[in-house]
Amino acid sequence: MAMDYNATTPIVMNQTLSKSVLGIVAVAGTVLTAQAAPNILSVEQRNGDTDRPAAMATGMTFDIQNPNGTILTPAYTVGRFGEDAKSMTDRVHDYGGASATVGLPAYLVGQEYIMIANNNRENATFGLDITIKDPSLVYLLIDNRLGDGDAATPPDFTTRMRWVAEQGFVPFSLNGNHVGNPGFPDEVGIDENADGTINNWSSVYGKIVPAGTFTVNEFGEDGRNMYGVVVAAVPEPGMGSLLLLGAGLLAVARRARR
Ligand SMILES: [Ca+2]
Ligand SMILES: [Ca+2]
Ligand SMILES: [Ca+2]
Ligand SMILES: [Ca+2]
Repeated sequence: MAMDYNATTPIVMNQTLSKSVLGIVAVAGTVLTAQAAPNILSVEQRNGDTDRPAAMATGMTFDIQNPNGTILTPAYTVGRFGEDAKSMTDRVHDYGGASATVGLPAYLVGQEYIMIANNNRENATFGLDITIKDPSLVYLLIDNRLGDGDAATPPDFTTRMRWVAEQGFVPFSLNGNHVGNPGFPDEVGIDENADGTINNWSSVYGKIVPAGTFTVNEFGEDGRNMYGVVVAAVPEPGMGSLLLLGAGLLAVARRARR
């Protein structure tokens, strides 16, 4: 598919790796991974609602519908993650910075991602088998209200989405959140109805996944926003990947010390 995925690449690639640039790479090293060929090769959905579009990944074109037959946004091509990127296949909702002072995490912006129908949120046996070309940092964006109904605190995994921790996903705390609590994970905002106001927040969890097929499972609760999946190919081999991995490990270490 002819899409310009390289818009942000020259900013880093054309400069010598000064200390300041390395600092940027450490946080946003994934800009080095911008590439023409898709990293997400396929997405197979299990037990999703049949009256909603299936999950879609960057590069795929479909009609955003709610329900099937009622088109909200025709011929939408899933771009890369960023401000106003659509978040679900059956809503017009889009992503945005968590607050006026906390923008989207740089490590997410420009990456490939997956949109899932919001109405799959309570499906107990929902799942996706996702096949990727490159080793990647995979991020889950999970509604803060999960498990406790409280949008001002992270999701409560006591009874929901136990698979997130079991699979080794850890909170990322590099960028900030709308309540300004450094003990909480980074957040992205959800602009419900795409009217420029952030109405809810999703916290960021990530882990390194090898090339091949991996599985994500149910959200398991109604009345929330379905989770999102962002996939950032790990640049290889070289400084960018090492620094990015370092940033991820730092995030883990920060969590572990608390
Ligand atoms: Ca918006
Ligand atoms: Ca459902
Ligand atoms: Ca909460
Ligand atoms: Ca809104």
